[in-house]
Parts: sequence; structure tokens; C-alpha cells
Amino acid sequence: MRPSRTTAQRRRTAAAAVLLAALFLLTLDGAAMAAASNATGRADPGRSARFATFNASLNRAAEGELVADLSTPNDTQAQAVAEVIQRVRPDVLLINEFDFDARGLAARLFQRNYLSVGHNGATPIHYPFRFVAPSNTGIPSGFDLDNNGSVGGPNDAFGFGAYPGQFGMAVFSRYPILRSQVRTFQRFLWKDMPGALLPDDPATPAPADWYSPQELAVFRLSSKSHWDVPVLVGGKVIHTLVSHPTPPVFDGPEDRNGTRNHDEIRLWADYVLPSRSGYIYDDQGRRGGLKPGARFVIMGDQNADPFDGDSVAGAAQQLLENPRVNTSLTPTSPGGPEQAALQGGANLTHRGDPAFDTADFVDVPGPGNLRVDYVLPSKNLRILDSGVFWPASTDPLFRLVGVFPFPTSDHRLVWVDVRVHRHR
Ligand SMILES: [Ca+2]
Ligand SMILES: [Ca+2]
Ligand SMILES: [Ca+2]
Repeated sequence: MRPSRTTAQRRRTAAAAVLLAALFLLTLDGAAMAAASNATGRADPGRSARFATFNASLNRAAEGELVADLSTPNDTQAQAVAEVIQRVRPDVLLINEFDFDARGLAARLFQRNYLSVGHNGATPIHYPFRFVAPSNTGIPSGFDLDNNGSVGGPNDAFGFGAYPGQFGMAVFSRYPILRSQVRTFQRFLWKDMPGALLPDDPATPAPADWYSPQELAVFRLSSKSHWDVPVLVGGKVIHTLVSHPTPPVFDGPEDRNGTRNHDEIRLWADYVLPSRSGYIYDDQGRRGGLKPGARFVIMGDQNADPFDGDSVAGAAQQLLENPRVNTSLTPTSPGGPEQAALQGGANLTHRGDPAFDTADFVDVPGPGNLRVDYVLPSKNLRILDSGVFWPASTDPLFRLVGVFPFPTSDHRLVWVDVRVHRHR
């Protein structure tokens, strides 16, 4: 694709990649290190890479509980989550709702005790590269953000959560993560987004005053975090842009969560457009977004369906109608339409195609099943195939998704295969 590039240059790039990979491996535990040498898996890894997002509901009520659960191989939910991953076999995987711990123990234990163990005949899968970082969930803001008259608790944290890191995120990759180039946007302030949809207290005449100036001076846009995690695939850098915007509900007429959800989605929509990304700064103080021509895959539970549910109108369209986002193929499943018909309720009045659904929410009274989880490559990456892991009830693997109470999660894994260039 770049004819000016010489073979020697390519060799140098390849050598640098190998060196980089070796450096990262030094930081990993022995099990992952051993796995790195045979991290092949896909039938033709030189042709395509599979990107996936999965809100796996690996969150627990108390701090340390997820690490405790993953310390043994006996957690039945984690076993089922691991089997879903082993069946789909993503190359780069975002897990939403994976409680954060500063040492990355939960991610390491999930690999060792669950992903590295075959479940019900599925082949184990090894991710030599992992990335976790702090989440705004459960970090006390010191302010009465929900205006209930007292300070403290999950609703007054920078992101909803009972303890720091609850409902966090983790990236697992079979390709090298360019760790020194990762950017995080945990502390970007909502007020610093031009034209932010700051919520209004309808009980007062002043506009956009749900949050006081003192609160806005510290209010972080991201309810969890936003990470730009570059991975090296086939000699090319692909920026995985991951996040988990707040659900647009659990608030009042001020719609503070709906407006925040909209603007959390907007951060990535702006980040990929050089004409609009100038205001963005990361946690290291560097400004701006992706360069023109950069490759990316936006992944995560965006908590917004383009047609149904309670998000601000147009929230999901910020990504789906973004000039740099490739929507040539929408992931579908056989289970989505089947369950929408079986479950009825709100599903009967939905405008969106149930084949695109990715989450099984309450139907009466409730939003019904929605499309909220997305894997959206850039236009300069060709989409080869895609899907939502939601088997029909006649499929033996239906046991991995089930119906409420779910064996894994109320969300389904979504995957997209993109073409990667061969380098010989
Ligand atoms: Ca409060
Ligand atoms: Ca007001
Ligand atoms: Ca449902």
C-alpha cells in the first residue's frame, strides 16, 4: 500500500515490532510469556483481524470480590464468559464491566484460570497483551452531584460505582499493544467540550445549572474512562478507541445521564475528525485527536441505540453517521429477532431491526432489547465479516446466552473482522 517503502524499511519495522513485543513480554507473567510463542489461533491471521467488544458483567458488589472469584477456576459465570470468548476467538477484545484493580490481577487471573482453560470442548485462547487503567467509577467527587441533599455514595462519584474501579474495562490482545503510545482521557472535564450538553435544573430559571460552577470545575466527562489503545497488526497501527458511556437513565427530568451519555459518545466522534478534535486533551496533557489517515476501531457498550430506548436523539448517530466510520456491514444475530418476538413488550414497538440487537434488557416495563454495543472500524479498514454472538434457542451454544437470569451477561459479544495487509 505504500510503494515508496523499501523492503529494508519493512524489515526494520518488523524487527522493531519483534523487539517491542519482546520488551512487553518482559513485563508479563510466565504463563502469558509461554503463550506468546504460539499466539496464532486464527486460520489466516495474515489476512484479517477480529475485533470484539463484550460487556461481560464481570463486576462485583464489593472491592476485591472479582479478584477473589477469579483466583479459582470455579466461578461459573466467568467460565461461561470465557467460553463465549473461546468460541468467537477475537484477536483484540474489549471487556466492559470488568472491575479494575491497580495491579491488573483480575485480568491476569481471568487469563490464567479461565481463558487458558478450555470449556466444554472449546480451545483455550491466549492473550499475551493486556491493558487496564483506572476508572472514574466509585471515585468520590466530594460534591452532591445527584442533588439529593447529601454527599457520598455511588451517585456522587465521578462515575456511578460503589468503589473505585467497579464496572471498569480491560483490553486483551493477541497483537502487541503499543503501551508507550496509549492515551487515556479519564480526567478530561466535561465543561471543556465546546457546546457541551450540560444538564439544566428545570426548577430554576438559569440554563444548564444542574451542576454548580464548583462542580463543573472538577466534573469529568467520562463515566469510566476513554482509552486510545494502539495495537500493531500486520505492521500497521490500529487505534482501538474504547469506552463505556453511562446509561442514559437513572436520573430525573434534567437528564444528566442522557446528556452525559451523548457527550461521552461525542468525544470519540470528535477525536477521529482533525477538524473537531482540537479541544481534546489527554491525562498527560497532550492535545488533539487522531491524525488524518489513522486507522481505528471504536469499541464498547455505548449505551445508545440509534432508534429505540432512552438515549438523547442522535447520540449513536454521532458515530454511525461519522464521515470517518465504516458502517458497510452491521453485525447481526439469529437470536436477536427470535428473542424480540418471544419476549414482546417494548420490542413490539421498536423501530430498530432486532437482528442488530446486542443487549437483552427488561421488556415490560423497560426499554426492551437494544443495539448498544458497537465495533466500528475506520473507513480505511475493510470489513470482511461481522456478527453478534446471540445463537438461536435451537443452537447448543444458546446455553451461553440464555434468558434472564443470564449465565453470562445481559449483553452479547459483538465482533468485526477487518482486512489487514500482508507483509512478506
Ligand atoms: Ca448526593
Ligand atoms: Ca435551570
Ligand atoms: Ca428483554
